[in-house]
Amino acid sequence: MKKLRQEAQEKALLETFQQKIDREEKIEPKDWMPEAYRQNLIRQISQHAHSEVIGEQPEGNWITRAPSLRRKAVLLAKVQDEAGHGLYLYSSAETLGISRAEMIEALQTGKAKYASIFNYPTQTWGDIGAIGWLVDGAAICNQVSLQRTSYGPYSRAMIRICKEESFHQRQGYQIMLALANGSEAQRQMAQDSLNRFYWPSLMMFGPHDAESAHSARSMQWKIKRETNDSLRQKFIDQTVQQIEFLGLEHPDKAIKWNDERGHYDSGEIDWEEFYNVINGNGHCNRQRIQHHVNAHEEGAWVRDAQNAHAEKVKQRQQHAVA
Ligand code: FAQ
Repeated sequence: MKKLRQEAQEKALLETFQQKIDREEKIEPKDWMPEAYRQNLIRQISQHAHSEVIGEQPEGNWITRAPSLRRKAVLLAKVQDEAGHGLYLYSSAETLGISRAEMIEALQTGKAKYASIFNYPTQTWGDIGAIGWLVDGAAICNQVSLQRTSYGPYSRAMIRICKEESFHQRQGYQIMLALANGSEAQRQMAQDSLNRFYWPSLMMFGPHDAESAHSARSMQWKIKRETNDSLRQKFIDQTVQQIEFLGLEHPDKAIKWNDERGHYDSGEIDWEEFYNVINGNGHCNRQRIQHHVNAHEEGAWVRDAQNAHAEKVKQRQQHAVA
């Protein structure tokens, strides 16, 4: 009897929750939410945060080798922005009752993923252009829709992040423009970076909808507002003209406008490569995690000092009250 009453209560709560989402009202940290909603958000937001932080590594690799002081200052600012995005996102996930330490542990032990793209090496300066243009470009495509995600703290973090990402995308495209209009060697460098980063950028949107484990539920709960395939199509469509304007060759030989669909048709992604990379076997997976572990260990004294200071402040306050 008690169990039946509990089930009826749960069902009513779930209905009210779904109605709230359907009315486009935000869910806030103290609101009732189904456990699966909370867990799915923790998974997505924390993986998003890890991506921002691990994403600093391939770009950080070029800070000391940027071709001019201006380029160095811009890249430095961009990498700092990514660190900030990680912080907004970790804070947003913390409102769901998980600690930063638990999230870091999940990243470092391989339980939590981060975007596959950051397991590719940055071999030339052109790669920094391609990352800004294509990787930030793909990220924005997705993040613009996430500004309308149903969870309040995630949505507000995304609004702020999107403003910065559009600057990132433009600085990347500007690097590509300079290279594409430069010497023959520079033009080739731009083409080579485009060839290597184009397909991995398409993989950032995740598996096809039919293969996507989380999409159906995330769409119903409006955690995600557009599916993996529809966002990928948007990105494919917008990139064609950008490649043409640079005067470079499109890496996908099957790309073709389809009048009926009102979209470009394109070649198939190498899904074997995608699954290899997300399962830890890309070019740089081990290096990226090892670097994170080292930096985290080196920063332990800062966390210890902060905790000791917080404890002292707490004790002083307790003393004052007593
Ligand atoms: N890489 O069922 P789905 C950036 C995993 S930010 C790695 O479709 P979902 C800024 C997925 O997690 C880039 N793993 O999953 C920047 C799941 O694994 P799980 C990050 C991937 O969540 C620029 C499994 O496959 N952006 O770049 C990938 O519904 C430059 C099944 O997939 C975000 O995170 C992948 N590409 O859809 C920073 C945006 N794709 O958890 C520095 C927010 C899928 O079951 C420099 N996230 N997986 O073990 C999302 O929109 C979604 O989570 C998707 C995946 C679309 C990424």
